[in-house]
Amino acid sequence: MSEERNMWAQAKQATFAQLTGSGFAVKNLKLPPDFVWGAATAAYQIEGGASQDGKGKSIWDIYSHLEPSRTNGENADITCDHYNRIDEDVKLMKSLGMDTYRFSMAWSRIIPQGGRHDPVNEAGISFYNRLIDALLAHDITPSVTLYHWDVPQALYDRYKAFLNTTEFRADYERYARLCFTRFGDRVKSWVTFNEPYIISIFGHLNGSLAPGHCLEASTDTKTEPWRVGHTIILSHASVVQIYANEFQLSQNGKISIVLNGHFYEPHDATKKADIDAAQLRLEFYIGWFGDPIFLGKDYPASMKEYLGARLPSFTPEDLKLLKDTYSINGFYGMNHYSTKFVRQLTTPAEEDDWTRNIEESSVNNKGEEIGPASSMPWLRIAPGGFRKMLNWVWDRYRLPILVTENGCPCPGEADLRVAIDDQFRQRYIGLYLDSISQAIYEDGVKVEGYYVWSLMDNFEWSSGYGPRYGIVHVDFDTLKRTPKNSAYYLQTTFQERRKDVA
Ligand code: GBH
Repeated sequence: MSEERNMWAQAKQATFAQLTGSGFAVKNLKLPPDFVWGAATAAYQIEGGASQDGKGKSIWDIYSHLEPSRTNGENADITCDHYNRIDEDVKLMKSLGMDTYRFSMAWSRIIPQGGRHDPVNEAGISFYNRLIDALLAHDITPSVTLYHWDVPQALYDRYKAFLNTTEFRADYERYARLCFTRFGDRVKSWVTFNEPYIISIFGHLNGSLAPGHCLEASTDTKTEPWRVGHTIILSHASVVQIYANEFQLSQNGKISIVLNGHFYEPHDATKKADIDAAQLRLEFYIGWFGDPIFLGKDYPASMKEYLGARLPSFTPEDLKLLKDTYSINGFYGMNHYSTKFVRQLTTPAEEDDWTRNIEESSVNNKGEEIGPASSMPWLRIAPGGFRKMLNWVWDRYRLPILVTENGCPCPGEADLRVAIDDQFRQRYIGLYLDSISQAIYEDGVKVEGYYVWSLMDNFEWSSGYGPRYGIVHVDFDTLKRTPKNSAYYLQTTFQERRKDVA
């Protein structure tokens, strides 16, 4: 490996103590001159202002107030109070040298009841106008996610939101069209949905995220998650078509979707069934959405075969829409955190099995862990898997990749000193950036940018305020923001990188 490589990566075999140290910068990280970096957030996780200025309730406002609590006894009524602190937060981004900022809009702030005939809340629109204008005034490019998990509760009450494809799609089209109309003169990068897999499986199958649907009576976990996915795919395609037909010519922006996924390695690398399982698990996780959306095709054959009638079918009209729209997607939005081992089980699967009877684990058949664990047991440092994931997506979809989320919470981060000198996170980020560099220069993958998750510590869904993913520390009593060393690490790394290419 040349000296141009990230020094942390070269020290991979060394001990943790040798690898880390505050103020360490990746002097020779090689990335294209137009490669951009920034941070990502989501409305419910950071905004607060839960009922300020006419905001309606979303499924998360309800879910986070359920008794007994499903969110560690916490909610995001106030969280980081970003709603009232945009000037401070944008200045912070600028001081850290970010080129771009990925955030989501709260549908229920803009249309409190959510539906296509419901009134628009101008105060919600003006909040996002102020945010967008502040970013542009500081030369930070906004990237807007229309949906990051917070559907208006009224739509869930009316028709169960994603479970009614026709109604949801019509309401979402109106919401999207409104956003393009009101913000598209300044927003040139759009994401329709964040992580459809999580919305479908975690929201509607195992119920660990809102709406926690499986916990209600009369649910059918055999079919409903796949209906939800179907709704997302068709709603995405419709909105891409609307953008292309009505806005793109004058506004000149890009639109796509963000898919998440672990990379998978075989539990036993000598077993054909486990090698196949790794590929199949990727098809069931990413191909589920990626093949219809980015290839304009039906679901992967492996899914159709295994799920049979549990998987909805595309009509000829749907397939035409997918075919007409797939090439409009301007990038592949990738949220990626970690890698797991998988093995094919041979014992009978549950009726509502969604994994093709494939079991995930952090340890392989030799007892080797996939990597050191963060404070979340599933999230381990495994940069090799990231490089393979970038390759897998590029080979299958041939679209430039934007890494729309990547990051981790450090072990022991409840301790303020660990949080501020966040060596685990700096090491994680350094290694993952190096994987991007390798994917670009050694494998020929096109990667255009990197968003760290997250700008600041925030409400981590069902885990409440436990895990801290921010590169900026937030004291949830005083709401004071303090950059962690990883923030300066990223700032310096990208500054140095710029100097190198200049
Ligand atoms: C992202 O989701 C979200 O977009 C973001 O809002 C969130 O704060 C961030 O990540 C950090 O969690 O696979 O069963 O072992 C990531 C979704 C949630 C998927 C945790 C993997 C691990 C449980 N991930 N999940 S499992």
